Order: sequence, then structure tokens, then C-alpha cells
Amino acid sequence: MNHEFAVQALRHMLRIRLFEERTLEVLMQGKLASTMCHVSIGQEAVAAGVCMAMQPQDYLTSTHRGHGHLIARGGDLGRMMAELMGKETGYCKGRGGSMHITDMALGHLGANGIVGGHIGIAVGAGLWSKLSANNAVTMCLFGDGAVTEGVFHEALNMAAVFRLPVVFVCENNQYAMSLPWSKSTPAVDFKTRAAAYAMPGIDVDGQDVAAVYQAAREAAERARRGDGPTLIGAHTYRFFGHSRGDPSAYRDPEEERRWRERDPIPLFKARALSAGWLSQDDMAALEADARQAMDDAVQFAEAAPPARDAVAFEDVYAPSGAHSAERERQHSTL
Ligand SMILES: Cc1ncc(C[n+]2csc(CCOP(=O)(O)OP(=O)(O)O)c2C)c(N)n1
Repeated sequence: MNHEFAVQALRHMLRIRLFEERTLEVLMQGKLASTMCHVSIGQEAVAAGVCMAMQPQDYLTSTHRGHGHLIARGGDLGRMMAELMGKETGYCKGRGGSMHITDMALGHLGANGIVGGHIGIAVGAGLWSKLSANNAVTMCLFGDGAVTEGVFHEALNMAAVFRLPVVFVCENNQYAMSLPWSKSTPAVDFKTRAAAYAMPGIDVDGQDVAAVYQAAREAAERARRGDGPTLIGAHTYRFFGHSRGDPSAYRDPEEERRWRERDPIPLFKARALSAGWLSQDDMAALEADARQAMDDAVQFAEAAPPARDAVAFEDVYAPSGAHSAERERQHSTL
């Protein structure tokens, strides 16, 4: 923990927070292509801590609430905002929207609207890493709702049996839509759950970016050494409703107040200041820089042409030649 770490951690968290606040603003202005948009405000420390533990060659799989994961991985804010606005210059040429953003150049294998769907994809990536010895670890982020899906069990089981380099991170924000975590599963911590798969489990304070980073880094090092997967439960809270239009009437206002008191950004600022990692000036500069980046992103997106109907069916299938050439290459590597 030092100045460099603090700059990166705060930079990521501020960018996630401001990007999502701007997203809600442009949504209210009717500028998004779809009203389907899930923000992770309150959960920024998980995305930042996990992605900071990654190396350039690593992979990441993400969820319907995934803006923060890509931002912390270094995603392009302009292309993200353009995607949300349904513009030609967006990550998926404006055809995917918030829940399908992918950036293969960053090893980001895609956000996924199917709860738990990408846990299987992460295991596939982990298997590829093991077979090709590419020294990559896959960070697999999912919500607490995914823990009760069948694929969670199948994926952890297979990753454990093959000792795959995958780090499973449950971003436990306490609710799957309106279903509280306490009502969806018995009160078992992640350390105990992981023991059923003979892998280490870590329960961590998801509002503490340094703690998340340490847990993710330890797990990534273990995976890279060839010692197999780890399950991390990062306990956090979404400050807003499930998606736009959800006033969270099912939540106790007192519970919301308690969690908002543990907002990861002010918590980290106070710690960084008292430890001497950051000065007030450093923090003001980071905030100004993030605000400018949001203005640039919105401007880039607004200036772009809308997605074209004519390309709606492009990129759905790989060209047959390219597909078989790639398969041949992979088979020869195996
Ligand atoms: C397989 C599947 N079942 C149901 C849904 C509908 N759905 C969308 S988000 C969601 C809740 C997911 O909760 P969680 O995994 O905890 O993530 P969070 O929204 O809290 O980030 C549900 C049930 C879906 N998209 N996919």
C-alpha cells in the first residue's frame, strides 16, 4: 500500500462512480438506446480491487452490472458511453448495449445478461490457459444471485478437479433483484462453501478496496503458480435499485443508511489521507481528471452517428474460413 496504489485505486473508483452517475443522467435525458441499465454505485471497491490484481495477459468475465469491471480494467469510456447510446462507435457498434460490452484486447470476455452464464465461460478460459500454458488467470465476477444457479456448482467443481487458474469472485451486494441473500441460501460463508470444492475461500469486506485487492492478488498468485482456483466472497451493497425504476421498496431504509455510511470512496479517501498515501490536492486532481474524462466520453458518444440497421447481422457468425483456420491453430497448439 503506497502512493501509486492509492492513486490507481481512487482513480478507478471515481471513474466508475462518475461514469454511472453520468449514465443515469443521460438516461433521464432520454439519450440511452435502452432503459436496461444496471449501475454498481456503492460496489466500486470490488471492481477496482479485483482488476488491480490482474496482469495484462489475464482474462475477465463480467455481468449485467459490469460497467465498473471494464472501467477498472482500463476500458475506453467514450466507446462505453457510445455503446450505451446505441452509437456506431460503441464497443459493439451500438448493438449490444450495457449488458454485452466486450473488449477482447483487454482480455475482457464479455458482460453477460444471463445470470451465472459467464461462470462457465470463465472455466473455459481457464481450461484454455492451462492447455496452452499462456500464464493467464481468469477473474470471474458474478452476483450473489448466480451462486444459487446450477452452473455455479458445475463450474467450481470442474475448475477444482482440473486445478484451473480461475478466481471466482462473488460480488455479494445482498440482493438478487428483490430477493435478499439471507432468504436465498443458508447462512454459509464463502470460506465454508469453497471447502466443499477443496479450494481456498476468502470472505472480504467489499467496501475496502485494499482488502479486496489483497484477497484477489493472493488468489491470482496461487492460480498462476498452478495451485488452482479460489472462491472470494466480497460483501458489498448496491446503493440504488436493481435497475432504473426499482425504488427498492423491499429494503429497510435503516439498512440502506448503514451501508451508505460505508461508502467505499470516502472510506478510502480518509484512510489514504491519514496514512499519507494521498494529499487533498492529489484527490482533487484525480476528481477533476475523472470529471473531464466523463465530459469527453459523453461528447465522443453524442457526436457519433447512430448504429446502422444495415449492420445488424454483421459479426453474428465468424466467416467460415477464419473460423476453421482458428480452430486448426488451436488444435495444433493442444
Ligand atoms: C438465468 C437468468 N435468470 C434470471 C434472470 C433475470 N435476472 C436478471 S438480473 C437478476 C438478479 C441477479 O442478481 P445477482 O446475481 O445478485 O446480481 P445483481 O443484480 O445483484 O448485481 C435476475 C434474476 C436472468 N437474467 N438470467
